[in-house]
Amino acid sequence: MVVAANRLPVDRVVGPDGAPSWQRSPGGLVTAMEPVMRDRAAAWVGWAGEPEPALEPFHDDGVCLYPVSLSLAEVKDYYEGFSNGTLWPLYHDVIVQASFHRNWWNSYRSVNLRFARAIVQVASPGATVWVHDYQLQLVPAMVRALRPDLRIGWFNHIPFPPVELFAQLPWRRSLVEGLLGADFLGFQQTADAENFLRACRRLLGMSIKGDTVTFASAAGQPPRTVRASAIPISVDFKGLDALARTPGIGARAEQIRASLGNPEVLMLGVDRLDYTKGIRHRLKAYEELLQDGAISPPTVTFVQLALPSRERVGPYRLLREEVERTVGRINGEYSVLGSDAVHYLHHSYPRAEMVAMFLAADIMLVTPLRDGMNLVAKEYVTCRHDLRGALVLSEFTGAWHELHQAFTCNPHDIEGLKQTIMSAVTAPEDDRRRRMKALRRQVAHHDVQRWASVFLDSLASAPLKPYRTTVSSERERRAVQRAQRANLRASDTASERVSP
Ligand code: ADQ
Repeated sequence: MVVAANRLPVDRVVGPDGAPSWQRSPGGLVTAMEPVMRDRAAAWVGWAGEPEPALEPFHDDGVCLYPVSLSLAEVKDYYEGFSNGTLWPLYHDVIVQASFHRNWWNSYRSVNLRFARAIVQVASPGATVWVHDYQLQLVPAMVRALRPDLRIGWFNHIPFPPVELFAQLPWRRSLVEGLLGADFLGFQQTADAENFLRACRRLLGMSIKGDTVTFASAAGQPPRTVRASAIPISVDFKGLDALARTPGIGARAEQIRASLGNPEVLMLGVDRLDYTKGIRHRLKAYEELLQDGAISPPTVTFVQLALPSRERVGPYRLLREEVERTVGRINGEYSVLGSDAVHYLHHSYPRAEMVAMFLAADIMLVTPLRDGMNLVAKEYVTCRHDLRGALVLSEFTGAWHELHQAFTCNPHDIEGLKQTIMSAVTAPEDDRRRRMKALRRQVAHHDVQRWASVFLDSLASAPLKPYRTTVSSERERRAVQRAQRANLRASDTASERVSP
């Protein structure tokens, strides 16, 4: 199996002696794929995280890593620009404005081609290729064109937008065609898969039946079919649960509480510092609860861990400034000597420390405005083998569709969010235990190993041969082609006609 993702699963760190080494990178995709890779012989193609000439392939923890190089201009245009300034906001309900720039798109296309070329060099005949996420949406068709023998799957870690938003993209047709080079497409939610299928029908005139899209492939070839369906991602329940049960972790959780002055209620937020995560809304609700006198330190305190993220992208810089200003204001107003109202930590932590934090927290605040899944919610319940603690969860996360026993909130509704937080704080112990038990059962039965095997089974059972033409499907094929031609004439743009 060859895995391709924007980033390699490791970051280069330089030790005090100046010697470089590799360390597992934090973030949702790597966290999820780590246990999957551990169980399989696999190679990983990705960018090493810094603009630099290509590094030689190397091994880390049993996985062969194949670095793809990016120039400084490509980091700006492909990564910070098209991936995180165009696609990320557009795919997250335009929480901030999406920007469209042709030079970003050109860079996205040429970097996707570089990834495709790297993949086909690594893949042995008939290999399975698993492409990840929104940064590599053109890769499936590029790989197929170069190596038709490969079986290609793609999984989207973030939401797929409604067609009304997706249609804003000047390059919408190329993205859909890029994805349709895969044999199987996986999404977090059924709604995401449906949005993609609707885009195929509405923008390209393709024929949809259930979760399958049928379309004309190369001239003279029979039509192809591609399935697009929901396979919600999860966490390594067994591994994380075992780690949370080790005595050292329990002791560290107690130490954390003691260092915070053993508050009666410890609230916790854990997020990449991203505007989709609803950190500002969470702080506003918390500040108003302090203002109302509903809570106060030292009885209650709040720890916010913010993982540094995309720090050179404008809206992320603004978010950091705003969050840090708000934390300063809240602390100035409500902290008491020896006990801060908010503890804000802008660092990356080792796994064991994260688990200890989860075990220490009474209330976990997960309040995104939009999130494909949100692994933090699942990690929290996985760590709570003691059945203590309460999860406050936004209804706009993928996780909410599975974690029904969480305390549900709409983060836009600050009054409602305050009430939900207080319901979690005041809930009787047996209610919290009952909820936590049910949440843990759900995650235990739908862990990341199951996610990976369902994805790979779906990919393996995708039709090997092109779709067989029958008299009726031939008629359908011509109709589809007619509709396609009409649509393409109408929507084609000059930049899209340039092939990669
Ligand atoms: P992310 O947006 O990165 O993932 P999430 O799913 O919450 O979001 O994963 C974050 C990961 O980073 C978690 O494993 C968390 O424990 C870890 N983390 C957070 N703060 C940390 C810190 N300070 N130090 C160390 N680790 C930290 C994207 C999508 C999500 C989707 C995942 C997986 O945006 O919707 O759930 O991919 O598909």
